[in-house]
Amino acid sequence: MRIGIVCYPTFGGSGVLATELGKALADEGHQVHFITYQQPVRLNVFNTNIFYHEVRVPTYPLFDYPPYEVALASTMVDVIMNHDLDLLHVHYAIPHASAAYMARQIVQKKIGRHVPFITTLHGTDITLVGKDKTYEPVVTFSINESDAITAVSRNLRDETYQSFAIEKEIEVIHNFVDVNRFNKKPIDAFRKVIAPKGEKILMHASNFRKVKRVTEVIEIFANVVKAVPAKLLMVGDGPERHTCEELARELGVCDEIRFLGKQEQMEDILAVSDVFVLPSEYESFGLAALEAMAARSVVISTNAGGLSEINIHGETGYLANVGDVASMSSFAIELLKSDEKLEAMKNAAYQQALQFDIKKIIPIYETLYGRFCRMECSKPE
Ligand code: GMT
Repeated sequence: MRIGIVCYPTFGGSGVLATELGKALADEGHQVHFITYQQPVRLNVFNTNIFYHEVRVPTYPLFDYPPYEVALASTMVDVIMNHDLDLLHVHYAIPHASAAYMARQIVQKKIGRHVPFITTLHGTDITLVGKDKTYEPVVTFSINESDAITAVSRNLRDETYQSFAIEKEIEVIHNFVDVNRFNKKPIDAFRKVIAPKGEKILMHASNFRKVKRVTEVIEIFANVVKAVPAKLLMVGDGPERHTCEELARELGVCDEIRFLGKQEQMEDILAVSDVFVLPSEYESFGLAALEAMAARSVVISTNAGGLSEINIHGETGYLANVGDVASMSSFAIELLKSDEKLEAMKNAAYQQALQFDIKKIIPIYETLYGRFCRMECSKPE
């Protein structure tokens, strides 16, 4: 199949997932065309089946807001026509689904062919941004116009039905992880630099936005370090980073914390971590948590959104209510005090990650694509 993938090319989970999906499909022999405004962060491989098309948004003095969606739809049309795409798969509804709708209409008019588009909902496109009255009518329309709609968790599917007048089935296809890639032996030298006295290592990774409640990671760590020798790695960057650094100084734990900024080799960093802390207000899925589990790190998170669909409380990790810093701290302390318990839970986390292995999920997407290709791609108009 010839598949066009549209996503945000940044470190965010939706872009990561879309890129990993495209890479895996290319490995399966499909021709994959990424259509984005910048090379996706994880698209760091050479594969003869992968093509990259940059969306250029020309500026003009009249435009206070350059019309990205128009440029995107036009690039989609160009790629569909010149590379004879079978379908488009857009990740994150805004503005990718409405741009895909426009591209589909244009191609239909130009050459009389229906090129289906599949929309995968990822989270904030529904729970935060999409609900805003400014966007809602277009989001509802373009989701309903999608040839297929998927959500990355049952929770996100239900949230979408509650917030928008969706007339079609939303299929749940959980996010995935390449377990082979994340199940790495820790690099001893790296672990020694971070934790020279054999301290336990906690970790957090995100875009440091309000929804992640990152200051609570610092609070939890400050509680943990009083009871267990430990270090904290903070990976990523974003608006709340500065507040976190200030809080770490205030709580007297800044010497025990390293802020690593944005990182691409997550598997190497996760491999040295014992516990992954994710106190988010909401996660439609929590791809960062799943990657941590695949690297045998025990996730202590909130029970918000779809997190309970991947992390099983008391078995593969721990869940607490949003804002319950005390419980998340106690779970971490109790776990880190017992090497035996920590080891058992690390293994359980890894076993659970296997349920979401890339090898299980890719065929589900291929079946979904196949359904539309059989019905639509060869359909004469
Ligand atoms: O985590 C973020 O805020 C980024 C956001 C994105 O769209 O890139 O992540 C969302 O999609 C990820 C991949 O499906 C999910 O794992 C995240 O849980 C989800 N984030 C939220 O729902 C806040």
